[in-house]
Amino acid sequence: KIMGQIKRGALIVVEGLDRSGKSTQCKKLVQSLEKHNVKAKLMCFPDRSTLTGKLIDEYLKNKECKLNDHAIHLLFSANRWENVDNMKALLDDGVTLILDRYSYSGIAYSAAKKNMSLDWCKYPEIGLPKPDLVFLLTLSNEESLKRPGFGTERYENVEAQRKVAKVYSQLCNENDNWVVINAARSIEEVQKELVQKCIEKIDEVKMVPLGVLQ
Ligand code: Z5A
Ligand code: MG
Repeated sequence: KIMGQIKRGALIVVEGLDRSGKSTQCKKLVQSLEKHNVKAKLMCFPDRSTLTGKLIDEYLKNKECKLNDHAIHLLFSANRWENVDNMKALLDDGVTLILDRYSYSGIAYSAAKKNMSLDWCKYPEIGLPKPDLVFLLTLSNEESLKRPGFGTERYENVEAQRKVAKVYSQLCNENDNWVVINAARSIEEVQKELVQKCIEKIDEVKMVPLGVLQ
């Protein structure tokens, strides 16, 4: 506490294509931060455990599941809105949140589809807590194909991934709190860079009010 005010936690997001190593890095990041005496918690989107999460899980796993592109987009967004109060309470309590995907996945995967406007895709995210830092893990197609787990879920094909990558780079250019991370290195090398940047950011924002997505 400083002058009666608890330092807030930082909101840190890890984004990137399929198999870029987000989940691996996020899990390690929470452990690394705890070793640095930082209170940290992992959150994953989609959160498949909630009501909307169960619908999303079905949509991703079952390609026969026909759901309008706008409708599924709103479900992914609702899945984040369901978590807002919880996120804010934790951040207020001084806990740093490490998010494995967030609004930018929502925007990038939907806007990559035919007849989906980028602006429309951004709209339902307005008002959600704004990340203090976004890591974009980048990996070439060749590198990602070498990694295990080329899944069978929706979007897990080269063409979809290429389009999503384009939207990600557009979002990266529009925002000043994004850092591009070369994910084609060892797990340890990538982790080292992420930890260092997180520690700096946590200190930088601890007394700064949390922003909202515009
Ligand atoms: N989606 C959406 O449309 N709208 C939204 O709002 C949101 C999401 C939030 C499910 O996401 C889908 O939902 C996703 C976007 C869409 N569709 N796609 N594609 P998800 O997060 O549940 O699943 P995913 O991210 O696609 O897959 P992933 O397999 O979890 O990727 P990852 O987390 O980035 O990778 P990983 O699991 O950490 O690593 C993959 C493998 O590589 C694994 O065997 C690791 O051991 C290995 N690995 C990791 N790092 C390295 C390094 N550095 N070297 C070598 N090998 C490594
Ligand atoms: Mg993952």
